[in-house]
Amino acid sequence: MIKYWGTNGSQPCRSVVYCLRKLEIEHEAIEVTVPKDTRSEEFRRDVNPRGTIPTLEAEGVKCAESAAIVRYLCTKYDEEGILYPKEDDLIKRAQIDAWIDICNTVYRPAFMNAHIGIELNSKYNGKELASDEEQKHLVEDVCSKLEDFDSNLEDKKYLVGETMTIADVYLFNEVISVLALLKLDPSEQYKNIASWWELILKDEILQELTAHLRTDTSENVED
Ligand SMILES: N[C@@H](CCC(=O)N[C@@H](CS)C(=O)NCC(=O)O)C(=O)O
Repeated sequence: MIKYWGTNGSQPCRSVVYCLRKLEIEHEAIEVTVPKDTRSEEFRRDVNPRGTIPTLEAEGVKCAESAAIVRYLCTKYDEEGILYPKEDDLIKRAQIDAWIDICNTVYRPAFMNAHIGIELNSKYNGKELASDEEQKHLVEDVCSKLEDFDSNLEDKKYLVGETMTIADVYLFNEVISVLALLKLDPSEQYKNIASWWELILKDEILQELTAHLRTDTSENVED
């Protein structure tokens, strides 16, 4: 049986859990606490030497990196190619892959710098938070990425094609976390993100997975 290590507070973990649930994949979920577990010797020895979540074990092999994991799960279990197309539409696949890569190489670094400097340093690293001036720059960097994303959503319902794909899920999980961190309401500043967001949130699994990050629910308690 598939084993999954992760936690719902983590953006990339939520995208893996989304696939596991949407595709109804039987699995065992092991809750991991960051940084207590991820930085432990046991976790690095027995689960993932890089000390990151999500990690998946499938076919007796452990696999790290959320982008690789979601592609594996969709390729193997998304029989109708709803979240990620089959081999008969490789160009759509490439477009989805491109969005996941843009997320990980362009947006997430800025978003994570903000999470670390504004919130996580004191919690995880025993370091001081960024100074007011530094925080201002971190927020500016996030906003420039959100503007870029917003402009890419102009005249589009979803990132690729006419239905929700794993690209939307992946990006949504990153964007919702950084908007919650900065207490930004997309409808005030990012009109294309706001309309996309409304569509994405019709999905019940994503509603549940992100309830703690939204102000329109009673579960909006930050970890
Ligand atoms: N590129 C990795 C990033 C994973 C990642 O950064 N995970 C964080 C949680 S969101 C983590 O495991 N942190 C462990 C730590 O800081 O000790 C992926 O997509 O899986």
